[in-house]
Amino acid sequence: MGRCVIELELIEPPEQVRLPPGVRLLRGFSLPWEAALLADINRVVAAAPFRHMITPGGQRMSAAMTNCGSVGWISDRSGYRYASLDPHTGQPWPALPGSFSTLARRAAEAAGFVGFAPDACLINRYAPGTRMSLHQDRDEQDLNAPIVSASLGLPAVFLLGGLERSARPVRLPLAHGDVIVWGGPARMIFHGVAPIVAGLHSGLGRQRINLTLRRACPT
Ligand code: MD3
Ligand code: FE
Repeated sequence: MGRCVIELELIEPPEQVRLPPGVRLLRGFSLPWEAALLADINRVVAAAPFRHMITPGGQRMSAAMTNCGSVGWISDRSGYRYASLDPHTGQPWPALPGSFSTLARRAAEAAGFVGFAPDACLINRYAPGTRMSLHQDRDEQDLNAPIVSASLGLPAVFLLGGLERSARPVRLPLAHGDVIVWGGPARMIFHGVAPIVAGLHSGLGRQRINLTLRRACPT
């Protein structure tokens, strides 16, 4: 009996999602750096703790955030911007760890962007139930540079819209280790994250951490 069972779970389902032009999905790309990334996240968070920023409209953001690099993305009642000091500590953000910049450069290269030199990394932490509503990233100076995002911990479903908010988003499931490079025509697409489903990840526990590596200041 046993030998007649076809182990369906071993068959990779086809990637049924059509990615918009300029989006490159690299499954498992960050796994070789996993230990270094987790150690470096802990170092950054020790110096610049996760916090819930306030939107210009006065809402507490659902994802907890921190940054590293020469500038960090912040939000408060006066708006969204990059700042060289952490408003929580009054100190410069921790330096971009070598593991982050190497991962970003290599992922960008694999997607055809040679010489990507990120100067900022926003680190988002999602507990189960946390979501990020559809938005564009428009606070960076150099819109020719790609953005590299790395997903760690609990799985997520990315919502990929179009260049206009009204486009119906495509759902893209992402797992621990997956990396996406967003550049060229995809740089200004609306995107978000569906509410994280409760679960337990072996390395990260009950959370998802996303790194977004960006070029915020002109090269
Ligand atoms: C597509 N974060 O921090 S990363 C964000 O999973 C953000 O934490 C999400 O959106 C997260 O702004 C998604 C993927 C991402 C980041 C930047 C993009 C997708 C993007 C910029 C342009 C297009
Ligand atoms: Fe974004």
